[in-house]
Amino acid sequence: MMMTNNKKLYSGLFFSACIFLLTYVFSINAESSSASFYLNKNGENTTVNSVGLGYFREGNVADLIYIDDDYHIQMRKSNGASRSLQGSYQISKQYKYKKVWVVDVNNDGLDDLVSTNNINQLYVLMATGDEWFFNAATVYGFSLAEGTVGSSDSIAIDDLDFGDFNGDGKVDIAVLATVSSSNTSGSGSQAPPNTTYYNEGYYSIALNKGSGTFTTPGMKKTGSLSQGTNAFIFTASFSGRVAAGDFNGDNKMDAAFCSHTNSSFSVPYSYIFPGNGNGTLDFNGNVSSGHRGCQDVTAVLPAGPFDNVITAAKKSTFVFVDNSDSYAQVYDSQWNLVSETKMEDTPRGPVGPFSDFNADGSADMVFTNGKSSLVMVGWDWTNTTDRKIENKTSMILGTGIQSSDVADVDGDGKPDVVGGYDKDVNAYYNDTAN
Ligand SMILES: [Ca+2]
Ligand SMILES: [Ca+2]
Ligand SMILES: [Ca+2]
Ligand SMILES: [Ca+2]
Repeated sequence: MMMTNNKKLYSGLFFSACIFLLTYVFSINAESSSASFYLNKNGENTTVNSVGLGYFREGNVADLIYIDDDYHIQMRKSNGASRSLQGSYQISKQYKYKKVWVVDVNNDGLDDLVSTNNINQLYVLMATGDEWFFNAATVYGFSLAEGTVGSSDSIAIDDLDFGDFNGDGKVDIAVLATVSSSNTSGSGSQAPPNTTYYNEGYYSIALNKGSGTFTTPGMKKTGSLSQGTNAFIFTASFSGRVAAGDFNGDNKMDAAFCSHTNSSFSVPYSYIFPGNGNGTLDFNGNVSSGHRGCQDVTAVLPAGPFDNVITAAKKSTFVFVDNSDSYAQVYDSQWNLVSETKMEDTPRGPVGPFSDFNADGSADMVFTNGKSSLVMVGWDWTNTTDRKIENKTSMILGTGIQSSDVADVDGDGKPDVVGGYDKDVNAYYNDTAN
């Protein structure tokens, strides 16, 4: 009898120990496992430049948009659950498109396209609801509201971000450009002329008038300036990034700017301009991030929502990406820096959009840097200790600087990642267990 009872006792203890161990192992796995993806490589006969994913038609499946070598916009429709893409279809060859962003600008539930060229123009192509078709591009041109340092200026839009800057529920566009100018002096018989080249950051907030049409306020200075004398190379290597987000939690959308350059003399600091809540920014109230140059700046909502476009003002963490590390900054309502967390050894960027790949309710990151691209999950945004990001999944994304996007391409409810790399469209379908 005793033996039997002891046997029962021991087997009961053994069973409990197994359950405990299993629970322990599974909970460890849940904390440390990386995201996993199924790769479907789609060959193109053109270099795949800027890409975007959007819901352009009824249903829960996102389709691919990309810009080809000829600066035309192409589409590849998703076949949904079969995890394949249909052949390329030309959406527009009307202009020379440089980059493409996907956002629903007229609030009809269908994503639209916003694009830029190499000068001062922005294009909006509205989804018609007829699967493959978009309306012809509406063109918006931006001029300068403030004079440049030198003369003979030229404008090149570098980057856009989206957010509601005047609180009317309609998504507006933050536009960042590089304006180049020069001054020549010293010409004459005594000496050859010296030409000094200047690059300056300029921004505009294009307000949505409704139905997806926009105002085009004159561009103002971001305060970022670099200059070099008799240096042609210098002028070619200045480019900027903009991020919309409410970084101080006052329900007014702010904008962060950074510019990078190859000049070792005058690499500008990255600044956040507080939003006034009416579609303008407070230049004089600018907050320095304390970091110079950049690969990217962005806004993240650590606990979601994980939409690609943060439309409503909601307190965001500011993320600055440089060549080798990234920094997450949290500000209080008075713009005091509450915390700065160094994320060590991150790819040189760009980063984003942020999504939740492992369904733990916390924002995960995509760094797009060619063969060094990574998806990173499991970052605890409340832990402000400097540290490396664990849980990395390698990916190949990124011919250009704006060359990956996140959305549900196969309709299984999990966010997928798609990016161009050389002449491939790499679609990474999310197989991460919940
Ligand atoms: Ca729309
Ligand atoms: Ca608005
Ligand atoms: Ca704000
Ligand atoms: Ca997550």
